[in-house]
Amino acid sequence: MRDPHATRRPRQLFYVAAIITVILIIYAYNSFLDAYIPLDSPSATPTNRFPEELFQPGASQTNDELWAERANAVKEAFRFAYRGYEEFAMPHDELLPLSDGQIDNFNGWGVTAVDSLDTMWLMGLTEEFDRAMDLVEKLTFSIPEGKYVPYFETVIRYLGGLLSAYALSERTILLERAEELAQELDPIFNTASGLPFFAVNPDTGGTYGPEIGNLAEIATLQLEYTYLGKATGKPQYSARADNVIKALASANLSVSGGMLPTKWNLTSGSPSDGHTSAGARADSAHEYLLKQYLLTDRTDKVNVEMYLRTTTYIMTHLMFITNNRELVYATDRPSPETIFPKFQLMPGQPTHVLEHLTCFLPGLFALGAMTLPLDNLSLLDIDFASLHTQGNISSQAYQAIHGFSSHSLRELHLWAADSLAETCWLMYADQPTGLSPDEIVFSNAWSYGHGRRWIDVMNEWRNASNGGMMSRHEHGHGRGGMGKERERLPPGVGSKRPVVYEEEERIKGTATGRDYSVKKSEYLLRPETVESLFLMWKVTGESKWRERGWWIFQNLEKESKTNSGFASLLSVEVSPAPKDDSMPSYFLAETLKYLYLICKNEDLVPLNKWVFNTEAHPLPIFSP
Ligand code: DMJ
Repeated sequence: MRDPHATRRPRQLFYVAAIITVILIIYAYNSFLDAYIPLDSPSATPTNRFPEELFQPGASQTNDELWAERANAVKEAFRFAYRGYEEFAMPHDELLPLSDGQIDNFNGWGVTAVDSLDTMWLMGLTEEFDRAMDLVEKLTFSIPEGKYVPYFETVIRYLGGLLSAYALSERTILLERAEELAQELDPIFNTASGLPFFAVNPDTGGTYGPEIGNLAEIATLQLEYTYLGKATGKPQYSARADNVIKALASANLSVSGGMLPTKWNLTSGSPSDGHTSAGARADSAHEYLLKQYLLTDRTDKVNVEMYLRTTTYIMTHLMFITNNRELVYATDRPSPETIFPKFQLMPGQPTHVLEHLTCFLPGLFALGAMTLPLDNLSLLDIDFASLHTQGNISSQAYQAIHGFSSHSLRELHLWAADSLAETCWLMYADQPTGLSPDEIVFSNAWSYGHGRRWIDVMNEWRNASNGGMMSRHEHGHGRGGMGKERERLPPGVGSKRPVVYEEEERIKGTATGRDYSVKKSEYLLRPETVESLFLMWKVTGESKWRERGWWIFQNLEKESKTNSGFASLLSVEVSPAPKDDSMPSYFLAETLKYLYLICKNEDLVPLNKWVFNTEAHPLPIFSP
């Protein structure tokens, strides 16, 4: 007899298989939705720790009273860390915040006290300031035989710290000490080129260091020496700074497209290769090009021309944008002659590494856009085209910029600032700790041809929008979630949502969507991003930059605080973060100062009156 169920069975099996397939599809779709994090969507945030104020550029919802409380909280954090230094480390250089010990890593002269003087003055911490002045009075600038003083660090932390505290407090002992220090350091210039050596022994006058010097270490002296010359009325100090920049600016820069390269021969005074970078070993030398021009009441044309060449090179050769999140970043580029077989890098190809150190750059772009007549350079007697023909800017770079310069060079600089600052902030917001890794590398960076040049993407956008470019300041909000208008903003500009990986996925290596991986996961209490947040807030007036500063401060309190101070972190990828026994003096001099100025309602250091040195020490702009 025929089984009556025989024909139904395959059909039942079919239905069962179909139902299972549908369930699997729904499950897979849900998993896909979980894993896929659409841009500009609040669901990109797996936790609810990102208040909307972080993304809104408009007027702050936070009232002045609350900001005053926040400023006070930053001041208390400073007071707490400095008390730890006084109790366990003074008069040594730095506090070891885990072991309650001390270290002499910058000459043993008490670098934390000297570096902190002006922050204490600005915060009104007069008792702490006076106690630090006792240390200043006893300074002899002597070091043990056989030891050397690192020139760059001594200039930015000690000389800059003394001069800034003098400018604010007008206590003459500070200027006297600053001049003594400059005299002790002076043998550093005993090179054939006049470019400074790496280190000097102030007691013997002996110098130390390789024949090849780094740009940052040989050219970060202009602000300090020029102000010292002005304050003492002795032009020999300003001449030290002038000689260095003139030597650098008159060198043949054709290999590096008109930008100052990273390595210099101290005998010949010429570049020793064409490696270019906005980060380590170069950063503050570029920063001082604009700031020296501002400090000297806009009289130093050599510097401002070099600043325009440098920013043009950075925008055309060192800035890239990712496809997915439109993250804009600035990287470095090895010399055209150098090959790194280990990393399979082609000569001259960018590394696609973004350093935390480079996060000063958005702030610098913003400051330049605020202070320079970028759309009317003839006011400075500068012809942009002649910078190209006479200044080694490559034709490729000039052509790429030219389209924009005819529209608005200032707008281009502001967009560079905005999109770079966004990436630097996301380096914090993407981590479970809310603090940034020291270096990230953009996906597949080691393979040639990965990145898209930012300027190419910008030019495509400009052509596609048919000249209908719109200033973000005309409509007053960013790219994120703004319907039609967002399409008119350039790629990379405007608020983006953080992408925080789940711990399990991160460990398995299955997490995706950020466009980069972490290269160095430590956070060294560095200031560069909060410095840029401060400048972005001051220049654009957009409250999100200010809110982001406060958000970062809260994460510092949560992750870095110890019994005696604040500690660097060994990794920002796990919370609570493992700590390192280190509290660099720049944390007090810069990181907490910029956070305080971000929160403070009063404009304590107006940017039309003061210029910050690279260690955040404000120096007064010369009056005409
Ligand atoms: C600081 O000492 C200065 O900002 C310097 O210019 C770069 N490095 C540190 C902080 O990261």
